[in-house]
Amino acid sequence: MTEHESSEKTVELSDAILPRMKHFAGVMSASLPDAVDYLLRWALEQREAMPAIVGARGQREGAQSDPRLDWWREVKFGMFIHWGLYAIPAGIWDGKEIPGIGEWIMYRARIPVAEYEKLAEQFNPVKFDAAEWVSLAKNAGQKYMVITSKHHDGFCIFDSPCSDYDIIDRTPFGRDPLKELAEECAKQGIKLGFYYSQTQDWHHPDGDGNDWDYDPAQKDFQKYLDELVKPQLRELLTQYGPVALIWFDTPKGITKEQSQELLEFVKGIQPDCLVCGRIGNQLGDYASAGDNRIPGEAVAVDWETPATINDTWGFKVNDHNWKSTEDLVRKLIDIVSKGGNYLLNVGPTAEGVIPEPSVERLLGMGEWLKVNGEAVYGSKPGPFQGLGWARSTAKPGKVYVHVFEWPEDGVLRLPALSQTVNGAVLLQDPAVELKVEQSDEGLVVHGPAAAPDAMAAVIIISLQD
Ligand code: FHN
Repeated sequence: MTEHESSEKTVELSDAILPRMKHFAGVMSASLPDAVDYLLRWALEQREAMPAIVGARGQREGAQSDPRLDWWREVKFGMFIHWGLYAIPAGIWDGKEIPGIGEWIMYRARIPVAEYEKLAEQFNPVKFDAAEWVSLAKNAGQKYMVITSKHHDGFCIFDSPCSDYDIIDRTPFGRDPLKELAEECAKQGIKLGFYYSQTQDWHHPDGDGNDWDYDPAQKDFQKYLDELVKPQLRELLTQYGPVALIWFDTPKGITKEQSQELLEFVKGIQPDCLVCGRIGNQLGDYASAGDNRIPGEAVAVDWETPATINDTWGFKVNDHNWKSTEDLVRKLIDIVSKGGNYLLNVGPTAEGVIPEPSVERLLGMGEWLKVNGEAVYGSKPGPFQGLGWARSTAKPGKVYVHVFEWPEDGVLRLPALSQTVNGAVLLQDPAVELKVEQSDEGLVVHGPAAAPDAMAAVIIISLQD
């Protein structure tokens, strides 16, 4: 590894990339740091220029009117959990910090299967407590939970009879966390879904991605689908009661026929189980936005943004780049105001503990939702779109204005509404009527001079039938 200072951050170049970067810098007649800087900026621009929801991860035709999604349309906010062997190295391999997201350590450090597998012998999350995790989701106001049953590293944190690369056969822990979570979710009224990496599997000789142990030219992807993916999906869909959804990921080169096969396979076992847009080939029950991506405007399909609280998904001991609670609350509102769901991730440690900064922020969000949840759950995008200082959601007869920047005079100047307004109140203090002036020019609501909630104060505008 070699380190190069780009103008904003230190970038580590792996031995595999360094010669290519040097060549690129030569072609550009630039210094190596300048070339790295240029490429980083270019990559960021490309990402921003890409739509937040790409077609292949979009919603299947007909799913928009499917009542099986009704619960999902109501819930708005879920907990994502990335948990696996990668929590043990937690971003560090052979004493070196491995750049990138924690669950990719096997790939980024090109760790041979034989070596990575040994981590299982150390996986003993004695502090794992399903009741605690589910209660945290509940107190955060999250209504569904999605946990990695098998991530790209191929290791299953559930009892998989068709493979011995799982938590029961390989670890001293010997318990099935998915079983415990399924029981606890049923008890506490949280929907449970399973993440399953259907394309990438760096452990299986025929799975996608591992070109350091296996020759890509020799791989038989269909064999991997038939001999591992489908049997494991059957296990997930028969061992844990009703499964709310299967969260497929990184479809990459999966063909339309193969995505369709997986879709039918899932529905054939549990017809009500949803599949996310990352099944690929626009076959999802709902669309999946890019990681941490929020569309610029309301989107007229069912969609979800998966997102991190810091930068990594799987636990990384040195990732301290935590978003603030205010930022997270506003992201939730922004997403809901555009018709989406927010699936917010936690990466528990190898001991089974959800990092404290995540807990704090989730509980903070829960506090906000306890007061303002009415404006979020079951709502639709509101009529005021594109305002920088506020967002809006709506329910029959009501518009909710979520104010991010409270005006200094406490007077909220909104665009005109076509329906007659009956009145306005603050959601946190509904007994106090606010003065409203409605005209063709706009709607003016006189609120208190000071922001009632610095994160987001919600005004309810009641409309005449
Ligand atoms: O490669 C994965 C990544 O590890 C993580 O699971 C995220 C979550 O949305 N999905 C993929 C990248 O988009």
